[in-house]
Amino acid sequence: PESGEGKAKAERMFSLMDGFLKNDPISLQKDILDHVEYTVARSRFSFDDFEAYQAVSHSVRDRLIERWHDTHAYFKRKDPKRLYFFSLEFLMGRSLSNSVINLGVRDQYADALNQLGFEFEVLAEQEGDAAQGNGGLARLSACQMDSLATMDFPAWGYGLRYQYGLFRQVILDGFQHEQPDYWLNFGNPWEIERIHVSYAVKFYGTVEEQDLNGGKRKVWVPGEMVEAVAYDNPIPGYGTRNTINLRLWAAKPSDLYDMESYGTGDYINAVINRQKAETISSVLYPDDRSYQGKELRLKQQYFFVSASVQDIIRRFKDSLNDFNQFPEKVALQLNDTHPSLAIPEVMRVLVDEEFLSWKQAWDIVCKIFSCTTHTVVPEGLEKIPVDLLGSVLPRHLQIIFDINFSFMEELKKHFGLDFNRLSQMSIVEEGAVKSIRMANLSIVCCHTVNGVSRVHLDILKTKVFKDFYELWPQKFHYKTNGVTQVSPDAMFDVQIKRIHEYKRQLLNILGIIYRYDCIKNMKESDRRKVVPRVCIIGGKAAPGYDMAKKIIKLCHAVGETINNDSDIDDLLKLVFIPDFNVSVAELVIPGSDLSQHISTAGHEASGTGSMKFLMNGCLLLATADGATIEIIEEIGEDNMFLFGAKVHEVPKLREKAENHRVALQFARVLRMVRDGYFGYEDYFKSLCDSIEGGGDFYLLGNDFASYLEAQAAADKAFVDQERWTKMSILSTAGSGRFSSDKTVGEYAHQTWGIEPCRCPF
Ligand code: B1H
Repeated sequence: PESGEGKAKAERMFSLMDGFLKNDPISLQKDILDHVEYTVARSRFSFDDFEAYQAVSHSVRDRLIERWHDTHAYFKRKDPKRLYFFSLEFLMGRSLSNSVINLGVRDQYADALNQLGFEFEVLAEQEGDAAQGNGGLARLSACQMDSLATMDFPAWGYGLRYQYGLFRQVILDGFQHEQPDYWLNFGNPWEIERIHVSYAVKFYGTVEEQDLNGGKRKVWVPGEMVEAVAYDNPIPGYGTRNTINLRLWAAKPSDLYDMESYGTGDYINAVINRQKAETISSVLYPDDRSYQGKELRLKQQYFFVSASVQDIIRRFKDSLNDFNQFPEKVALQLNDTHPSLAIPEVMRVLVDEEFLSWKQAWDIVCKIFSCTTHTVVPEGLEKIPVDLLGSVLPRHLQIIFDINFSFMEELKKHFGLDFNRLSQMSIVEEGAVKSIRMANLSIVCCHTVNGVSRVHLDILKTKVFKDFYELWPQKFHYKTNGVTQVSPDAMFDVQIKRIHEYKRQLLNILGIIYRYDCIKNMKESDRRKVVPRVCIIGGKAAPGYDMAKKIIKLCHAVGETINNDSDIDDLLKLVFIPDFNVSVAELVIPGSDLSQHISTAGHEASGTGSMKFLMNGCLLLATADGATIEIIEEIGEDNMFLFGAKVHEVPKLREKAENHRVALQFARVLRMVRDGYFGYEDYFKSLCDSIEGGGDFYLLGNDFASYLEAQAAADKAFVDQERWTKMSILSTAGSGRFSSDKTVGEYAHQTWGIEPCRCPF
């Protein structure tokens, strides 16, 4: 509670808050020209579009910083419970347009620039995407940061500042090639380097026992130290002054460490070795499903977790020094298991460095952590080999073993000596490669585990985490994903998302081949009835994912044939959009008529692309999977084109492979691919093999007939303009529920226990 002088001072300070920098066109022009002259160091009488973009960005950044300072001063004064959102990926896309819209100065900037002879839209195009993430999970983190700011929640995001974001996809002769995304080449005005905010992060070494007040304590003597330097990215809310922080860590060589090597005389090699520290934050891992137990990935995870935990503890100690109150001030959200080393790290800091007892520390850990899982299949779960973890983080391995020991004791009390169950639930997996199951660690230590759609939670409860659900039903919840709503603009048939077998881009391509074949064999009178289609597919394949890369090539090979076939005219086109990213999505989604979300039921945890199309009035052609099931409830089955097996039917269909009702058309289009109609028959052979006979794991053959029916229904609806428009309006109308504001509001209330803290005007 504040009183007297302190309160008066704070009030004087907050009365200054509104508008230190002015936003009328003359003030904006002056600011922009100042930045041209002094920041970009070009003459204010002569600068090009890119330089103008840089100057405008810097003037917007100034306004962001002002609000960001005010917000943090206000949070500090009120000291509410804060949410810390840990994610290894944030897919932010471009910042300029989003910032001016959220600051409410879009039109003012457009006017000011017009008078200077520039067009805002043209300058906005100069910006590159910040692609610090793979796909849905990473874009979800970005949407949730936006909502946290918009809804005035006192939250911080924490992650890694990769020097190389997600690779750029270049298509040469139809094949995917990857090019590094060195996105910082042209500078990044949206971040603020905080050289004075840095922490040492330790790796390797040994654990020693030392005497402490008659007892023993564990001391980790590291073998390597790396410095984590903070880069802050202001995240402005919409319709509020609140601007929160996304703090990303970059690795730098540590000054504290390796003094010794300088004594050895090999100065040049010592400097080169120091430089290696920076590799930790150099590159984003481009696989969004498989875990390879790589040392560098483990070091990335721990590096960002350790720096963030030190930062949080420092902030906590600034205002309080009683760790019993920690859970009243801190909620820590883990985005999937990638940041789950935060759990043993908090235990380690509390026990080894703050000298709390194991029990005190454990009570705190159990109260502060929650996590969200984005996985549907057990193979998607992250595992770290024990040997690797023991070498890189020896003390953490001990802590995980200790947590597991107590957990196993608890399990025995609950289930008796059911060894099968014990070994399945154990945090430690025995086997050829003994490993740590990060999901089990998270479930044991988090008070809440959230799924990302209702059917996803059902799958977690009945399959992936069945045993855990029986033990702790109260821990399991779901929050259906949402997305940040963009201005709705305005038959293009679009499927844009990561390339995966389960997402079934192949089903789409086979459907297109079928359509092509039908048109070719049609009488002239029937051709006139065909609804012309432009089919668009886009998405990246993980660099080592062979099947996904073949799907991309097949798309190109089929497109090549169809687009150059004079028989077909403009009745059918197939285009692959290379290098799909947030900016491409912003362009394509509002211009689409029909979008496809056709994963095998039970495989898409949520799916968020569908929500972005839906709000823009694009109709969905989809399977009943992930969040689509909840979309159906909002807009009604009649307002979309639904097809395919349901979640509960999939296991049975798989068991009885010979019972697949494989449509004749399916066999026919597959034959065309096999027979080399589109060339490359040897290259596509394994792709065809993967979906024929009993091996068709994703049930393309089973769903093909109903897919074609849904496509025909879409054609029929499209020519009935009134019906189509009605469906489109109802789609937009029903999309409101799928807002990340709603999702985040539910997390805040039900999982994190935080309240809004709105910075006054
Ligand atoms: C999703 C990931 C993912 N699920 C590992 N899992 C990664 C896993 O770099 N890695 O190691 C990166 C990403 N991403 C997606 O999350 C789901 O497939 C979608 O269905 C869901 O909509 C999205 C957001 O919840």
